Amino acid sequence: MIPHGRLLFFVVVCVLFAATVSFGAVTVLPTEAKGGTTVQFTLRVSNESRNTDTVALDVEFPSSLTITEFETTRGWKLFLKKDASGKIRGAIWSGGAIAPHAHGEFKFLAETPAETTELQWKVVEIDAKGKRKEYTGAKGSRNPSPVTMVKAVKLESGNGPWRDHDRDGVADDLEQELLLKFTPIFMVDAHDCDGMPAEFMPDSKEPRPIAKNGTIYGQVFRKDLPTLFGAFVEIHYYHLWSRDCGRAGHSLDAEHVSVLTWANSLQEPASAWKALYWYAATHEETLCEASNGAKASALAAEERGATVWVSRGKHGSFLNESKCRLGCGGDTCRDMIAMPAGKLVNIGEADAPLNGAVWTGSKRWPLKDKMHTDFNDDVLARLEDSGTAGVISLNSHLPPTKAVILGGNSSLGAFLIGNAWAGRSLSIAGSESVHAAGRAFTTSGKSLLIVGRKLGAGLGFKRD
Ligand SMILES: [Ca+2]
Ligand SMILES: [Ca+2]
Repeated sequence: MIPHGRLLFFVVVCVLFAATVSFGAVTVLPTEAKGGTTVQFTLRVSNESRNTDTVALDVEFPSSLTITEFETTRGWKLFLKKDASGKIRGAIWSGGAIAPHAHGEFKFLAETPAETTELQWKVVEIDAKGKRKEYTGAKGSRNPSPVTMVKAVKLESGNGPWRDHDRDGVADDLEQELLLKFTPIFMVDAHDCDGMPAEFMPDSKEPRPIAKNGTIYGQVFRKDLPTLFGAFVEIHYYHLWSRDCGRAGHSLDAEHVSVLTWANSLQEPASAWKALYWYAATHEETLCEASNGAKASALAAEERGATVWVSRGKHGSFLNESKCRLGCGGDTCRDMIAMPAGKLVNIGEADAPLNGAVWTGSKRWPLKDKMHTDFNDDVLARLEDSGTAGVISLNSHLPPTKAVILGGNSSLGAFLIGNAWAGRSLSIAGSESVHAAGRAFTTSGKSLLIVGRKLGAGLGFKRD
């Protein structure tokens, strides 16, 4: 039997030994992470050599991991190794130096796999003499790979601080807090023929309005911008109406505005998130599109919701009251009042609805099409270039063969307008009511191209 004092000594030695083994020259932190989340990993390299600098690192990432971005490491160049699909499989840092007895840290963000698994990092350290030290071995070998344990998050429990019922990698609590923080002020027409945005019956596959009470539906999801530092979350606010009662009206009217927000990481609390850009959709993908956007700073809406004007009857969204006339003249904002705050309901994602919002997938309205990002590279570039111009027009570029028409009924002629805001020529089909659209256009001072009925025949028709 080992005497008590000696036993303690033995335990201490074992612990110290274990510590030196698990914290060798190359480590990756954290050693434990949640499944299905974005985690900042730190590769820490200690140069254990007495007299030679470490000058390069060659890393192979665990294949179940999705690397999203790297923090710039001063003095080091980063080369990415990608597979045929463009997925980042490894990285080489070179051009810098870690002196003997010093250490260097290399940080990057990655999405962990959802299931419980062990991540093995294969790291090769290369010194100034070209000597390679490989940390690629199995557990228990002389130079084992650093390992991170990933533990699946139990979604069923619904308790605890981290839930992600709509499976988008954003904590649902954070989604709700961000929705609240950036809720816009909606200005609606006091005499709108449909009253206020509607609340819809939960768990119904078809959209069934049950009250016109100003309910706003929200959607919060990650936006991947791999070349930029930090985490981006896009938030959509849907004002859903039981009908469009403007020109060329129809039942059910799905409209929205959105905001792109930023923080250092997805783990930051709602208070740390800042709005970058706002987008307001108006008659999207029709020839009368008047979608508009602005830098959040230009609207003084970086820390809170922007003010949004909703046109009478047609319910197009505008970030500036004076723009509320651009949708082929079909939009007006006259007797505007701030809509009282109603319910704010998170609809989750298209493939994982929350709060019974299964009606998002109904073919009776184009809501599902609006549940994707509004901030493609082109839109981001135009918003970034807008400087202090305030609200700018953001129509999508319509390929001529896909040109679509607002209205799609007998008043068609008045609405056949081309994608003028994208700087293209404007096309108006011949019709007795063409002058109505022509007026709206000539005031914007661009060239006008009137084409014959041939164009009308070649166009597709789609309701806004
Ligand atoms: Ca979520
Ligand atoms: Ca979501």
